[in-house]
Amino acid sequence: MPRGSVHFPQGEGGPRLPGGKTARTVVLVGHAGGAMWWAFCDWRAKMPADLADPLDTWSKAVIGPIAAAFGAFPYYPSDPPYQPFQRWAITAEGLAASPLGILAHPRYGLWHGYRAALGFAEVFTEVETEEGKGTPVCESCREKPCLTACPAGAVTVAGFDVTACRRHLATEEGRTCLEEGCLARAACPVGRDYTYPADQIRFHMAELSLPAG
Ligand code: B12
Repeated sequence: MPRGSVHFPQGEGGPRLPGGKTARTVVLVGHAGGAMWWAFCDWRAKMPADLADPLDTWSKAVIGPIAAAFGAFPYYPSDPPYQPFQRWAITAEGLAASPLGILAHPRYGLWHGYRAALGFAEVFTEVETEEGKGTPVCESCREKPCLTACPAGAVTVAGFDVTACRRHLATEEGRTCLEEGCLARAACPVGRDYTYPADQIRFHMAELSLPAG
């Protein structure tokens, strides 16, 4: 789904387009809750079992033609050089980072992400969103259960400790997180209706655990 857009002044701040110009607008494309997962699974079932990076490959198969139809250039979050998706989302949707590093959304909580950004050579104003603007979700959360839920102590007010998380995931005790999902993410009281399906949670956790560090 469209997740808002960011506009850039001529030649300033936008990502580079093929041909050397920089984009004047990027439109973010993302997902929330489990809706994307079922569409992805239908597609995945028809693909070879050993397909590499299946979610990224699916994103490109679905979003690439949409970008082409609009004359836009697609950027993908996992493709280096990494584009600043979260910085763009902060501007587009007015979100702020949670202690987990994931941006907290007032409706979807921590259960949302970004699949692509469409870069336009000219200003494109067809997609705007006001949703979420001006509502810093974590600031108004008094209990902050995410800060005490992580068995590895990897989630703190100072930020998310990736190394501590991955080290824990490699232990016997860490199997619970791998199989049932990140306990800190699950502890967030916002957006519980959008919690990912169990298979989707396991898929993302498996990606997070590699390589062990
Ligand atoms: C590298 C990366 C990671 C690395 C982090 C390594 C590190 N030490 O920073 C690893 C593999 C650990 C990781 C893990 C996860 N990630 Co990640 N990751 C990225 C990626 C591909 C690049 C980040 C980057 O360098 N951007 C470049 C800079 C220039 O962009 P920026 O927006 O200006 O920078 C922001 C981020 O870097 C952020 N940040 C800094 N440190 C960390 C650490 C973590 C864990 C996160 C999430 C963000 C973050 O702060 C900056 C300012 O906002 C982005 C996609 C992207 N292109 O941004 C996804 C991304 C940030 N990840 C995302 C997610 C969802 C996760 C996981 C939850 C995945 C999972 N397993 O379920 C986990 C989080 C772990 C947890 N607490 O549950 C989402 C966040 C969506 C959202 N709602 O905000 C993104 C945007 C990918 C997507 N397709 O949507 N991730």
